[in-house]
Amino acid sequence: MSRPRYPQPPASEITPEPVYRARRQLMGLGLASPLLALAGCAGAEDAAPSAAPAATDSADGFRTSETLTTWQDATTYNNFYEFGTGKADPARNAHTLRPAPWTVVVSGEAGTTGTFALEDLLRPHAVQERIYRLRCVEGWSMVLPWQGIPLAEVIRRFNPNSRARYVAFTTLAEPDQMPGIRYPALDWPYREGLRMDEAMNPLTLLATGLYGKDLPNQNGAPLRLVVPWKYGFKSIKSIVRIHFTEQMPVTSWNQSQPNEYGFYSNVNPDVDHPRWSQASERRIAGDGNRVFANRIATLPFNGYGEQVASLYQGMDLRKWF
Ligand SMILES: Nc1nc2c(c(=O)[nH]1)N[C@H]1C(S)=C(S)[C@@H](COP(=O)(O)O)O[C@H]1N2
Ligand SMILES: [Mo]
Repeated sequence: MSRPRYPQPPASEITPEPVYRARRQLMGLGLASPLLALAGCAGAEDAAPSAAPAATDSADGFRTSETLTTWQDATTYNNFYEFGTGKADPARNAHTLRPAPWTVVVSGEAGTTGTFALEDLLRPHAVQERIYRLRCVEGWSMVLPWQGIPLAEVIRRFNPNSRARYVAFTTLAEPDQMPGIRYPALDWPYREGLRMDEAMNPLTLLATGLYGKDLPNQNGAPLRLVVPWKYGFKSIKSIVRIHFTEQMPVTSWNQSQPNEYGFYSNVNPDVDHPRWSQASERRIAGDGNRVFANRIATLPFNGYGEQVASLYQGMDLRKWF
């Protein structure tokens, strides 16, 4: 019997994968399916996607009934450059990561700061389940049931002060545990950040689990961010520091290629990456083959516009990409 390292929702609230998937089959086809017919047609990717949330999402955006990505795909097709830059590398190499014991440093512009055992960071909070789409900037996407706690709840406990305009996150960078950091794929440690109002949005999740199990190492054990309306690289894995700051923090991808990866990186089908279109995505879900997976239109804010578009009112999203 393996016991989860960290609190999980009661078993009665976790739906095992076969049940998740059977439930979806009963619900029939999701919103994206009609677009399948257009795959391969040059005009398809230009179709103006609606700003409304997918019809199958709950009003709060916490759940979608779109077809789930399988556990197998979610845990063997990963980006976690600390374990190599190939999609299969993290699953192969991440066994050397030691997710317990784990500590997180909370620092900067806050009333409470310090070094916390992960258990203590999580203990006061109820773990929730969220079924989110996650869209990688490379043009593929997944739909997964995560367990975790809203970042906003954790932030409130540390009483950030009025100078705290941003939250910066840092991933572990241990050469002994992470073979990929011998190579300068990025300037380690991996760093990401959010504006405070983005961090406080109810959609922003500090995830501890996937499919009702502890997060696999390759998915960012024991603690990662999931920010579903932003490109996947904002969802930083294996977090060891949460830092409140007045200045927009330096982030790894923005630092490496500032013209390709902006600080905001909201999913936006109208702003192409310099090397490829962002108008559509390959949805890795269900039993579909990964390479020939369903091609669907990408929605503004990844379909979460209803919940987050107001955060960017008055901002030119071409400039602040
Ligand atoms: N520390 C760290 N976090 C990371 C990455 C990484 O290389 N290192 N890759 C990012 C990218 S590009 C994506 S798409 C997601 C992938 O998450 P998944 O492998 O759980 O699907 O993790 C993000 N978080
Ligand atoms: Mo990504």
